Amino acid sequence: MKIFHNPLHAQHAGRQEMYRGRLVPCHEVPDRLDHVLNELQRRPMGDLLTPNAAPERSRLERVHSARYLDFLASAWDQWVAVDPANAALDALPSVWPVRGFRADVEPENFAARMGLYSFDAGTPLMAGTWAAAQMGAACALAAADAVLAGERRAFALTRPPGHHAGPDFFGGYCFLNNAALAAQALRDGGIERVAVLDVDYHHGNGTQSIFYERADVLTVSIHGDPRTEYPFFLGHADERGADDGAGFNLNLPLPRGTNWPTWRATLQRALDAVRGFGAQALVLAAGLDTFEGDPISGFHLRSGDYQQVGADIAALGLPTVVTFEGGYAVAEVGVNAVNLLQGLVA
Ligand code: Q9C
Ligand code: ZN
Repeated sequence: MKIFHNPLHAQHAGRQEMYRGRLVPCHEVPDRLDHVLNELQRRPMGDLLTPNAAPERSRLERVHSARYLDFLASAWDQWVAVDPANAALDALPSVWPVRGFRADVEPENFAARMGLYSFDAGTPLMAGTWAAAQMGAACALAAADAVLAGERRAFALTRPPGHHAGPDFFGGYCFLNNAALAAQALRDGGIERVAVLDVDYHHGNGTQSIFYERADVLTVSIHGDPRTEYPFFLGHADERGADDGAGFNLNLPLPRGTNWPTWRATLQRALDAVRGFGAQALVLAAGLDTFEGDPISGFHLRSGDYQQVGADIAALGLPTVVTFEGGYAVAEVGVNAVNLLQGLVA
């Protein structure tokens, strides 16, 4: 398979995130991707490629709003303009417009703009964030283009991850929604029904929001129950889609502590939904934070299980774009990711 990895990913390297009320070292670190690349050296899965340029802005605008993209492109310079000493710090949001507040008037104040375009304080933004996120989007788009050109599978190996990013907001370590960009690229390339299957531990709220009113992209997510698990405010089973999209979103929340047999049975429900939809291509949002050793998650999958996850998904027989999402057991994430790929191609 073609594997597009992000040569600029390490330009996004956060110092601290707000986690359970305290600033702690970031979980989403450059080492994660380097471990996957190292494992791919040991167990090659195909051609390792890098995109040669950032994507055309018009392709990003298929999924994200123009004013959000303008904000991301200029956020770092604005942060430093507030105070030159900020150049030594990451930018984190601290104030948000909740129910009843105005989101239509863009504030001039930088902290207020950060809050308007985000939903948590766990996602630091720094000098290289925009370059890294754009090149990551280029990986996802290149993977989709490869599948449109006839490849059975392609992998976008990139960070920062994407599935929490919505049409006009960042959060959950995500800025541009790579899986949604790939799904939209498959649609724009002429594939009529595309399914996104999100197996990250956390609900794929951004992807759900992007496609919630649409019947041409089915979104399915298996995740920790939002009553106790991040992102908390979306991901319940009764969210089935709206308007034209009614019936085209499926959430399969599971309790913290869920083990492999239950998780796998739930995967079968997800795959049945993808089959029932008549999907002609699949985007797999591949979070590896369902691993038993993950420091911020609560499922109990083991390394060997990921091969079976891949094989079960491959049984759909669909052309597939895989995007790299979460997975914070850094030393094991390479083995787990490549196990998943091995199962997919077996
Ligand atoms: N302040 C992904 O796996 N943790 N994102 C809580 C809240 C956020 C996980 C931070 C977890 C985000 C792509
Ligand atoms: Zn996650």
